[in-house]
Amino acid sequence: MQNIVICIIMIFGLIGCSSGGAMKSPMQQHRGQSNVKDGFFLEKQHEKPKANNSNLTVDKEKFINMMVKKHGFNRQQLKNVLKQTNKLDSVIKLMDQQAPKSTSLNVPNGAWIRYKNKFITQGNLNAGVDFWKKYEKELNRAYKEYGVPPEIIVGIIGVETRWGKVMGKTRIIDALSTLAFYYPRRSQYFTQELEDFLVMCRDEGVDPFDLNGSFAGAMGYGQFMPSAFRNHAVDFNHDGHKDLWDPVDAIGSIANYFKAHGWQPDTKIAVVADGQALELDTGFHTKYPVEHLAKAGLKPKSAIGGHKVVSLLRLDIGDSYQFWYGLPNFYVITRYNHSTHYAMAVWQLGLAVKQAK
Ligand SMILES: [Ca+2]
Repeated sequence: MQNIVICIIMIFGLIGCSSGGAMKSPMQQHRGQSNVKDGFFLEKQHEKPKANNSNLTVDKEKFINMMVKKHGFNRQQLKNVLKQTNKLDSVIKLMDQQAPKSTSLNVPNGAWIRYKNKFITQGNLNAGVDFWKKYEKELNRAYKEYGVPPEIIVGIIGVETRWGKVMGKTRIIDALSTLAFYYPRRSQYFTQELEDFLVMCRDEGVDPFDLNGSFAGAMGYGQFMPSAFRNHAVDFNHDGHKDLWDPVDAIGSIANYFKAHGWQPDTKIAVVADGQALELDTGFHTKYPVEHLAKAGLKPKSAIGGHKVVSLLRLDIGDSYQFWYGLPNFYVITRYNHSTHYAMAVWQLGLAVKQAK
């Protein structure tokens, strides 16, 4: 009898797991009302701060004043909320490790190959194919509406979160308040992000303590920062909510982000070059007339679509460098993350998944 009960439970468990999309996003799980008077929805345990009489810092008081004046937040509620946030030293440590390091070594050592191999693995290709097949309809709809092809959206979500497997476990309000109030180097940026995060929680009726993300406060499948949510998130499944932990909303939001940053539908991204130009500056931000590169000894291996000015990209492939003509769409990918390796990995991973599909 007991075995039969276990079997039934297992069968229902399997049905639950296989019904696709039945898993609720954290926003769906924790959504209350979005019409809380002058403030946001808080679950019972967050309504009042723990016994804590410590005064707020001057920066926090200033932030509260701004939020009350600019967005009509309830002063006392916001005060209570900020008193419950935790300063995370681990976040500050991780942020310090992100500071740019200069690599003066001008000898190829395979940096690009090592970077690429972190993303283009058999396991990732399988997971990417599964994601693409599961959301094929929505990926094609995003392509139609925004002009951004599935491989780019699949590539972004793959590099950012392995298609939703790694979306971050840091409580976002703690990460953002730590960086806004205890990290002077970036406090201006993160104060804005904290502002946008709290407004998002209010508008979406979600308790801000219930959302987790990266140590820098990036959210959901595409790891949008709150300012990207404010400017570019869309309700792509039309359920009345913008939810970055919902894969369909994430797909539409990423496509919208790319369109807003100048994505040109159905044009090339970058073209590999024949030749070497070791004396030239390289990077996605460089700008070279095509004839200048020809004089330096480079030739595109295929047509570059009539572009007169391109960026020059250099990938370290171990025993030599590989040069690329960077076209406007390559630059657009770097608007998601300012790195040549990042943009190339997004594109190459997306293409590899497309080929494996
Ligand atoms: Ca939605």
